[in-house]
Amino acid sequence: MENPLCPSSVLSAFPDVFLKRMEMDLLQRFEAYVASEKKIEPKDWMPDAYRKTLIRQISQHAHSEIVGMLPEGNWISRAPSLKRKAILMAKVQDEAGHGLYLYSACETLGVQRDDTIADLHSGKAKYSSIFNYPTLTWADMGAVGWLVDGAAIMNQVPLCKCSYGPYARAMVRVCKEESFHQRQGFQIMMTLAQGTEDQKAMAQDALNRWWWPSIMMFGPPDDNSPNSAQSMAWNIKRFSNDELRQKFIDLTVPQAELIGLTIPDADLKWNEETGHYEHGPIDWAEFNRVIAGHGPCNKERLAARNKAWDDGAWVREAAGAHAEKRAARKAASNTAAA
Ligand code: FAQ
Repeated sequence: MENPLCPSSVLSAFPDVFLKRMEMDLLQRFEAYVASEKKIEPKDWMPDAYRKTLIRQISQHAHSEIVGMLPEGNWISRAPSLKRKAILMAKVQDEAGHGLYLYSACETLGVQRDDTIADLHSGKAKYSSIFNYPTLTWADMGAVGWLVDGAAIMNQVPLCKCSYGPYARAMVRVCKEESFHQRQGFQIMMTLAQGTEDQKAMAQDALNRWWWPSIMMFGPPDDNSPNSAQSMAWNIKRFSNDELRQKFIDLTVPQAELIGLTIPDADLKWNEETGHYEHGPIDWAEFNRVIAGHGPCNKERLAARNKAWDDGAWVREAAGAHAEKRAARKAASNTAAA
């Protein structure tokens, strides 16, 4: 079936008097198109608010992947064996790849990557709250993989069905890689939990510190989530923040039990009637502090990203000069051949 959403450029061919009516018509078609589970592609017409929402979410997601490399990168040189080091390096490189797909997906919406990155560096743009916590022990590599990647998968598998094509397609590969990350994290936790008393205590301590921040990753509760209703109507988000949080808890609690660790929530209990775990109160004041820039590592993370950007200036300049030289050579050989 032919895509009924005309490219935005076609609109400019019409006189102003028809524009409003056409836009209303396009909006109706857009909404019907999205409701029928079809993908919106970069050149399709889309409401400005849809574009802005996607730029906001995809850029925050890209920043999260890149900033997310820092807490784990911190442990590459201290991994307890060559095998663990190789696995961790591969994981951190995967996160860089995810950031690149996501910045590319964001660019398809008409923004410049440099501007998007500048917003991260200035502190204007958000990134996931979770990456503002420190990774204090080797067990934190287990907890991050198991819980943080576990929460990321829970949130991102539905995004494979998001209405915006480039984002949905990027998510397919990202989710496959995150599944490997989650398994490697769980495997680290399982190994420690089956180890000496000290190793088990280290695993429990990591779970104690990472559990609540992981639960907060899903975002504010549904009754305080200003973007959810519209994002769900546009099939960007397919489940609400609380629905995904609940799914994550239901899946993860038995995993903790399996390896003999205790979820640090005294109010956690299984509800036979609902078939779900009930959990204790979440400290939303802490969440708000962290996303406002006052978490334990916000300053450190932004300083590290800014430093990496400044230190990499020569690489960007060299790559630019090389690309210019190649383009000039190609142009010269085309002229000679003509
Ligand atoms: N942190 O109205 P809602 C990963 C903000 S990737 C910071 O509910 P929305 C991989 C939200 O932006 C992890 N801010 O917003 C990895 C909004 O502010 P704004 C990242 C948060 O967008 C693993 C305000 O609160 N994943 O972990 C957070 O509908 C291991 C109101 O919230 C994604 O980005 C938060 N946790 O729902 C890497 C997935 N939650 O923009 C390395 C895609 C909310 O209006 C190692 N994103 N806020 O100023 C999403 O699914 C959504 O954007 C949500 C938030 C669910 C995060």
